[in-house]
Amino acid sequence: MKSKINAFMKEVEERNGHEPEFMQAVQEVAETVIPYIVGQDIYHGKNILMRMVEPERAVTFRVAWVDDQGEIQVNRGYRIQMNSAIGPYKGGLRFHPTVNMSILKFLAFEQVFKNSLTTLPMGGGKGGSDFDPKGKSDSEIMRFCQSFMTELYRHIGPNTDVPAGDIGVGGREIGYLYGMYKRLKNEFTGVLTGKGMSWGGSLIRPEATGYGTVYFAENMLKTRDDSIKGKTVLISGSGNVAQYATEKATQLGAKVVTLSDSAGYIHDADGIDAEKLAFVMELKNVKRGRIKEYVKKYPSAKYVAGKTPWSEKCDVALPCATQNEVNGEDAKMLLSNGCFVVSEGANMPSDLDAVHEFLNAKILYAPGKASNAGGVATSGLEMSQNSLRMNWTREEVDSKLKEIMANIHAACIQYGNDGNGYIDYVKGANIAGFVKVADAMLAQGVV
Ligand code: NDP
Ligand code: 2IT
Repeated sequence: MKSKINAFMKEVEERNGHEPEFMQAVQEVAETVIPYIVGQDIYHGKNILMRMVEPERAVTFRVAWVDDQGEIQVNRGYRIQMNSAIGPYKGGLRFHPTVNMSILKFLAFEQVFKNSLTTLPMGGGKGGSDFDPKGKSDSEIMRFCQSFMTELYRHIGPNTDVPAGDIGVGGREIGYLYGMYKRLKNEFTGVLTGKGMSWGGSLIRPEATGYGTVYFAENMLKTRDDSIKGKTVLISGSGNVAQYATEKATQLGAKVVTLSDSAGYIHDADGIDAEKLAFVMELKNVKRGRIKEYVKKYPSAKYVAGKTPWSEKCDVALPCATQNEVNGEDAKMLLSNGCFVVSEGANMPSDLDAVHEFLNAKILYAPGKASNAGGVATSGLEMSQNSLRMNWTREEVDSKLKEIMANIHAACIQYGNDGNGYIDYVKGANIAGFVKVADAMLAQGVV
């Protein structure tokens, strides 16, 4: 089996060896899906996984814009349309200086499996730009978004490709992008998700990724007759996903003790309660400040510069910042401090060493493509509401979200149960996500 996986990876490397994050995401899938394919006659001779690692289409484009000083700036825009076997391409846009082909291809590849797991009809895509929103004025953000959409609009549409937010792209950016699309096409359609409530958005979409990550942790804990209530929780990041993971974990009776950004983390031994979270939301979403300001407001908390939260004691860790933020050493530290639940809010936050540490320790470990799927699932629900020209209530959307997270959990058990009571959620998510897309590709022939 190892030689089959190695032979496959060698061929992938010939074309993509210069894209480390993409190679990492493919490796993780190959390790679990190739052994499954070998046992299934219908996939033999179809080269299906090789077809899945090649994007159906990838566009890059110039994004020129004028800053507040009147200087002309140039960034690079991207959209990777990875797989449309089960629905229109769907996935976020990331604005961050580290954005490149490798990062976006890993995200688009993971998105294909994640979207399949949601049970909704969505293919996978991802896009964005190396534009850095930090320190930019509102007008600069607007001009950048308008320039970005002036090219992107040719490649997307409500039945073709439906982008949404990711790192650096939230409600404000989706608004500016939507306004420009509408102007260019003269059409009011559900071409983006994460829209505002008065112009086609869905209740619970802002909350969905963080809430879903906690719902998934609850589902995992239930398999051991346990719950998140009373647990000490480490959360990384302090953006959209981290904020709503904090809110839901706290509502369910857990104590969240950390948040972070790329400069360091805060630890509050008393827990980040609703009032403190409201401060963080104002700080991050309105003032666009840094997490270290938390300790000025709450001096009993500590700020640790230049470090991630993983050396702190916890029962549950929810990495909600970015890829490869948990390495093998971090994983060992978490395990030795008693952590036994990891539910990933971010995409691929654990590197391959960390994944293997968690799997070997047989803890409750959920990969992002399963545990953070609540965000895109609720985007799918936003698309449904747009098509129906109706809005569901908060309760309706939240109960559908809960049901979807429970279904994803059940799919992971179906394909990831080792027969001795241990559930390998990595294997479960990869195979369950793969089967639906692969079967659709088989039915549609070699295209
Ligand atoms: P935001 O932009 O709202 O927040 C990102 C947070 O992560 C910030 O606190 C940011 O800190 C931190 N961060 C970003 N890059 C780094 C880095 N290189 N090192 C350390 N910290 C970093 O993004 P989201 O909350 O939306 O996204 C967070 C993660 O969740 C990403 O992996 C994203 O792909 C994933 N995700 C998001 C979904 C969504 O619906 N938004 C859905 C599913 C997954 P700083 O301000 O210092 O950059
Ligand atoms: O990684 C993700 O799933 C997202 N950034 C959300 C994508 C979406 O289309 O809502």
